[in-house]
Amino acid sequence: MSDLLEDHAVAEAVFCPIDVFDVDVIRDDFPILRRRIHGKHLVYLDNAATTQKPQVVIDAVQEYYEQQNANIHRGVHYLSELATHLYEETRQKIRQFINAGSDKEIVFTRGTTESINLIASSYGKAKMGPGDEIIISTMEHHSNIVPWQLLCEQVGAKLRVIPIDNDGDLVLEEYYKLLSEKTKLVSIVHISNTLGTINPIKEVISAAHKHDVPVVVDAAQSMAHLRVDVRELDCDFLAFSGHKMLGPTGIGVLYGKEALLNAMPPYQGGGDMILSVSFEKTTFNELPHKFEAGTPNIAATIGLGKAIDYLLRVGHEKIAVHEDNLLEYANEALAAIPEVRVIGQARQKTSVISFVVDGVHPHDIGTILDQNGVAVRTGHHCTQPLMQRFNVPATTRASFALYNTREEINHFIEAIYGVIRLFK
Ligand code: 7TS
Repeated sequence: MSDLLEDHAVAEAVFCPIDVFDVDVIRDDFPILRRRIHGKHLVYLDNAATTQKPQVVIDAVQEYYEQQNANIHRGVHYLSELATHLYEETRQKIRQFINAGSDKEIVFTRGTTESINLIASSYGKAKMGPGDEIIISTMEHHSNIVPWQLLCEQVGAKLRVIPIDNDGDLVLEEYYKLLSEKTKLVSIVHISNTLGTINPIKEVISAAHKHDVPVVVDAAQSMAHLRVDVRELDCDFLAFSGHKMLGPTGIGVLYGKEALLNAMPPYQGGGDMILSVSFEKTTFNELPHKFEAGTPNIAATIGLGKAIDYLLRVGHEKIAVHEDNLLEYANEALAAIPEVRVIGQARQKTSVISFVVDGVHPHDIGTILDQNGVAVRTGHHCTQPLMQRFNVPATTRASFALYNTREEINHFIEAIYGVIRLFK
């Protein structure tokens, strides 16, 4: 094992933060940004759906399959020990990244959706019954609505919903009124994928804790933009996806406080999550393995570790400054177009803009933008109740990442003018 640790020492030695944020240097790290779509330069503004991947992440996944592939937690042979080491090293990295207290609190899942389903299936079924209430908000992604609806049907609990105002901010006074002795869980999005609203998550958590109610934070949209510290927030659970933070698809994380996870029954049964099995009785493995049944996505996990290294090397402060500049620039440009109406003007926003254009269906906007090489998302963004709240069937959404530029936004805005000219 000592040569494995030497490899690790080398990896640590090359890790050093950048001094200056240079978007051209960053862009060079993302090979897909060099490609053309329909003969035009790709302008990728669909980062809330999934981000692109830097070369270091792509290389790590390839290197795993070329040089390191073996199953984990079982072999005594070199490759199995190496794969296990790399997999568990990523768990430590994530623990440090979100400032969790222990590696036992970091459970690997397929993504945010699976993390939330795990809580609903395990914690929910064990702790909730008829008449109990779960609080969510109007701006939730379907992944933070449907698992709770399924649970409510199974145990007879009820879903309560925090309203939002016309700007896309939570109405906190209404939230405080919803909290009662019936409340058993609050599950809330940190950053809205449709509005870009950054919710006052600390206030939401501390209000729930006054009623001894645990809080789940859906941080799917947070990790590439903001530094999240689970101990500072004091959240009870946190869910996020690797692919929205420069990492591979098929890997995500559920953070849970150790005492809560310990008290929860397993989510799925199978290999790796047991200590012993007989036909009479099975005893379960300890945390976090109790929740990781079957062979996981080892390559993607290692890739996620590299994505975190990359984000830390650039630094969230520098990323936030760059993205806030882009957001302001794009907001001003869109505000100057009379036919455009931006949906969501929250007090605190991150790099997502949803908008509608008078007389043009978002699907047509998306198609014409695509012909110009501009990738945006159109539709309900898996937030149909939010669309109903704003009385629109769909929006067009541009979402930015650290590698986007003002020139790309100019290109996007020109394409919007082109759409308006075409439909006039
Ligand atoms: N929660 C939020 C806030 C999200 O934005 C998403 C995905 C999810 C949960 C689910 O994440 P997954 O990785 O498990 O799929 N959001 C989007 C989006 O905005 N466009 O495509 C997926």
